[in-house]
Formats: sequence, structure tokens, C-alpha cells
Amino acid sequence: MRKVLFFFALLCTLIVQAQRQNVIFETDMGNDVDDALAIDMLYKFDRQKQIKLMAVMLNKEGEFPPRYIDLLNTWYGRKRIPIGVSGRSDKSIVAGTNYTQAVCEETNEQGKPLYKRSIKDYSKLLPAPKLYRKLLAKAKDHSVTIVSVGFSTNLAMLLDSKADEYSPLSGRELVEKKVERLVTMAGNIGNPNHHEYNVVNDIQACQKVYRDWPTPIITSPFELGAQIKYPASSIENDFGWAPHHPIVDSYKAYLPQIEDRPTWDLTAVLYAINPQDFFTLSAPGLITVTDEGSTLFKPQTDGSHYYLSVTPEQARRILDYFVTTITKKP
Ligand SMILES: [Ca+2]
Repeated sequence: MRKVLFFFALLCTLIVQAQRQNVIFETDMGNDVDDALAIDMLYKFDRQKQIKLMAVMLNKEGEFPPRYIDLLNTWYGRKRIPIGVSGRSDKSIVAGTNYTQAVCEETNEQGKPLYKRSIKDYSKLLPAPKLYRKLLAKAKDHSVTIVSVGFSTNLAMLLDSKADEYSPLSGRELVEKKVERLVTMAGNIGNPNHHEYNVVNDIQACQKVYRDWPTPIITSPFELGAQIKYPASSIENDFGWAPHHPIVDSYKAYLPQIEDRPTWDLTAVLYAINPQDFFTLSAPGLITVTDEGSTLFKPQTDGSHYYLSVTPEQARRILDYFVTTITKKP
């Protein structure tokens, strides 16, 4: 009997693992704190085996974003998750408060780093476009969801990439074969006069992704995340269980006068994990990006682009879900 139960448990585990969604997170970590709140959820979904977080790809340059992801990987018990550094070296978005540096430089009473790291040599990390090729080459067909909540630079470079030691396929062929869908936080569908931050920081790359990406793209636009604000009161009151918490520290470094903050990137992550439950999906269409950075949606029956919106009731449910998930222990 005991053997039967063991094999039944093993079978259940294998079924759950077979259903786990492969997710790659593409982020400009350090520019706004919603990336940090979003990655907290991904680590938790990964630990609960709802997803397999295959990698964190950075489209923010500098020495601190990769160190910060290593620090988070270690704190959440996810040291195995590979990190891809930005593929771009010619320009850098380093202006403004960079909470990745602030958290990396925190020290304890002995003057030692407050949070542990796992990586000895950050110079050995692969550029994101290369790491995409390595991971996609090994993935099952149509098994990967990419959630992109920053600039499109790495994704455009992936599309342009050529056959290499990992795969004989071009980047576009590799994406078409291995990726199921791309979920983005980008643009403002409701207001074409708004040139949204993730778009304008690499307009050409963003144009290329919406023009050439060979799988469905589902976009959470600016106006969605702006309607759902993570409450400052939660940051102040709900983390008594953690004397030190890198996401709380990030929030306080980014917003010293703690304020509610829109949940842009969190909405894209939530849709990637629970596509059915929380949002209203548009009809199919095509999103085009203008040279100024507007995002225009045109309904089209055979289009492969969709955007998300929410009713007030959905917005309330989503906020409850964010606060409940993020304030839990990992
Ligand atoms: Ca972001």
C-alpha cells in the first residue's frame, strides 16, 4: 500500500511539473519599484511550482542590477536562476534613483553586506540575447512565456541574432518555435499622445518587436497599472515578519516619502500566470509604434496582438491579490 501511495504522489508531482509554465522575466530593474514588486511574485510562483522561472534578463545597464538580482535570487532561495545582463552597451538609462545600488550597499551592524550573494564573478554572466538563445534552444516547442516589463532592446537583438553554438536557427525562428507568447507592459493604448517610458527608451527596438515578433503579444498598457496602486500602508505595516526585506528596502530607497505606486509591471506578471482570472482581453488586432513612441491599436480578425483592461471590480480583486501575495513569506 505504501508503495502505491508513493508512486501516486510521484505521478502527481510529475503531472504538476509537466504543467508548469516556463517564464523568462525581462526587466529594467532599478528604474521604478514595480519591477521589484513584480519579481517577488515570480519567485513565489516558482517556489510553489506554478511556474519555472527560467531566467531574469536585464535591460538596465550598470554593475548593480545583476548584483541585485543575484542578491534576490539568494534571499528567495532561488540561486539557480540564471541572469542575463543587458545586451546594449552604447546607451544607458542610469538617471534617477537606482534602488539596486542602495540595497546592494546596505550593511549590517558589523559593517558586512546585509544581504548575501551567490555569484563570485559577475563578468561571466552572459548578455541577455545570448542567454535567450541558450535557454530557448533547450526548451520544448511553444513552451516559454516571456514577460517583458522594460525596454525592448534585448528582444529586438534576439530577433536579429544568427545561428550560433546553441542553435542553427535564426533568432526569429527560435522564438517562433519555442516561445508561446510575449506579455509586455508597454505603451498607452487609451492615449496616443502619451509616449510611454518603456517605449521611448528604445523606440526602434519596440517598433521591431511589435512588427516582427512571431507569437501572440499581450500588452498591459500604462493606463491599466495606473488604475491599481500598491498601497504605501502595506509597505509600512505588513512586513513585521521580516526584520530585513530587500523589496521593502527597495521601495523605501526608491520612494523615501513612502507613497502608493502604480502596479504596471505586476499586472503583466499576473496576466502571464493567471490569464483567465483577472483581466478583460481585447479583440485581436495589431499594435504599431510610431517614430515618436505612440502605441496605436487597430482591431484585426487575424491580428496577433491584444491588450488588457480592467473593470473597477477586476481592479479591486487584482489589488487584493497583489497585497496578499507580496506580503506573504516566501
Ligand atoms: Ca519596469
